[in-house]
Amino acid sequence: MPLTLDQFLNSGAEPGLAQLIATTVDACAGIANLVRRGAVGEIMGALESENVQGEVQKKLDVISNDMLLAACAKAPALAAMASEEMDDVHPVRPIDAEARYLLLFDPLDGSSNIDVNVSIGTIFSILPAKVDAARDATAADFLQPGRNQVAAGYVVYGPQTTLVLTLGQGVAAFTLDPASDQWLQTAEKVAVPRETKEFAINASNMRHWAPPVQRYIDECLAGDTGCRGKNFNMRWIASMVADVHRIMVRGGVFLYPWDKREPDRAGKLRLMYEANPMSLLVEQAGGASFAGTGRMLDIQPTGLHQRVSVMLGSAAEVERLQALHEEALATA
Ligand code: AHM
Ligand code: MG
Repeated sequence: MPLTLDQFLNSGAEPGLAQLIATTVDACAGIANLVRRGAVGEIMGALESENVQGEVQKKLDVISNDMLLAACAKAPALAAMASEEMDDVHPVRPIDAEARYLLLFDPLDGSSNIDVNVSIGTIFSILPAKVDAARDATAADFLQPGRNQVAAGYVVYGPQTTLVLTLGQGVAAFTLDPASDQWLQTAEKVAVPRETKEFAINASNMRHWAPPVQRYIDECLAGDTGCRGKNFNMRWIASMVADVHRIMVRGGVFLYPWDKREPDRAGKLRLMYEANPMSLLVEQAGGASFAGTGRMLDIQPTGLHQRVSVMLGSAAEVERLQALHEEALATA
């Protein structure tokens, strides 16, 4: 009989953290139910509102955000939340010896896929709060490098509802069993293969990329007649959760790099809600993550909604990307 998520958490995390993760994942099971209802549940389409990044919000972005806020507030170990869909932090209770965690999430990742019935997901990250005096958490409490995360995970709402989770000691996967409504462990040790022949990037942006990214993709496209000496395959789902999940299962490299259309913006994806949790998961599964300048998890954040250039997945490919970036810098 596979382990249930509760059994896994109770043996791997301290009780407050275990309960916080279980509550977060329960809210995701609720989101999965809504996603399955689709148009019948009146969850499709856009709202008139925009989020803090100026992106039009989908109904499901806001509903998922509200579901996570309401559910997670009940976890006694939680002091505050921050979300891709909210301008400011959402304090729950003053930080103290019990309420000593901070939760961050992208409530509905891959929003452009909601209305077309393609996989979407939720990404979450848990940071420790600095317990000094009893006080409400502020944005400054959240601005910690990704290596500080005590847990990170994502749930894919796809043909199956899958949770991929790390507590900082490897990565496990769970599937929501519709027959019992239980999360059952379906992989004990997720491992991203070091070598791959698959890359994921939105190639429509090719002309805007920086030279090292152009060169890397050119090398992949040259296939077995080029310097890489092998043919590559390409995939792009436009849901980071789904693209990263494929990499967790069979390897690959995912890129959403800086591009010159908006030179002052570091990238499209967000450091705190997307890049850091995914980077911890990928590293814990034996892969690597690079932000174009250095290791993703070492970046000292300067803002809650900060964007970043993202390159992660199979270690050999991330190392190649790193080498090309270093070479470009050395010859600049
Ligand atoms: P979202 O969180 O608003 O859905 O945006 C993030 C998504 C990622 O899941 C995905 O990798 C990327 O945006 C796709 O962007 P594009 O449509 O430019 O290919
Ligand atoms: Mg997202």
